[in-house]
Amino acid sequence: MVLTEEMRRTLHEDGCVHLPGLLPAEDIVRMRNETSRYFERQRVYYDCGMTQPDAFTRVPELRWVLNHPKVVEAFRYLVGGPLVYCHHSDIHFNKFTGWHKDACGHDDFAHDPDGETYGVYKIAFYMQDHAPDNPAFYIRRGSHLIPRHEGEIKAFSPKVGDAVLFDCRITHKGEDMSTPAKVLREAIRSQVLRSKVFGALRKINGRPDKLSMFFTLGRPNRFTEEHVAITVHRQNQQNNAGTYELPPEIENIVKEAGWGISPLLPVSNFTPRKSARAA
Ligand SMILES: O=C(O)CCC(=O)C(=O)O
Repeated sequence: MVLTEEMRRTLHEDGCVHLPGLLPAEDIVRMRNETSRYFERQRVYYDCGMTQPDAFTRVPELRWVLNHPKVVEAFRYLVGGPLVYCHHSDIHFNKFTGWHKDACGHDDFAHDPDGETYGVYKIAFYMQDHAPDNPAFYIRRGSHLIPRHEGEIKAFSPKVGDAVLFDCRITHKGEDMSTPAKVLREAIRSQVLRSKVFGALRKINGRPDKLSMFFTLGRPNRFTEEHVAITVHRQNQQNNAGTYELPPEIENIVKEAGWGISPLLPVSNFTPRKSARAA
């Protein structure tokens, strides 16, 4: 695929851009096989499906994505450099996600006197074809520039090999739940049972499985450092892990790709954040 000036403009104006055919389909088939195999051996039930936060640490078979030449080229062209690895990567299986912003720092919409601003970007790969009547992902256009959940809704229906790149401040969601489904979710206390019930309903309704992968890179600045502190803290909680350490193999891959590594600072270094979750 050819990256264009129009794509760069869309990323910065809308806050999100669809990159059709960024990767060869075979690469996504490989990604889907590795992800499925992982979830077969690790049933990490979460949000009515399964999620593995910090996936690159826990699933070494997926690390190749980090320095895939097309991924490197897309970040370089569309975001620019230098960029740092933000210690965040997720894989999802049939997970539901309502409207939210990934960035919940205390100051994400500020402009520093030297012109520096927030600059953390997430790339998403959906590992199956999505038809226009079955979007994978939605945004509210332009909402990366405001601390509110406002803006025209835009849906994305990527095909195998496409990527979606977005500013982490944007209001976005994946597959949302109907109101009756939300009631059912609240009635079931256990994550395991929730995922089993919602998985069974999905099969009954003939809905195909939805697998996806995400990771983030950011500009080396104070905004990214806060984003990383909050994200790593959340990942540790999700993974029931006391601490996080970057595996040396990932560090090498990140360096090969030409990225730096964001420092790991405690959340307590930053002013307490306001929640940016949608109601
Ligand atoms: O469920 C999805 O596909 C969206 C995931 C998402 O919102 C995120 O990773 O921040």
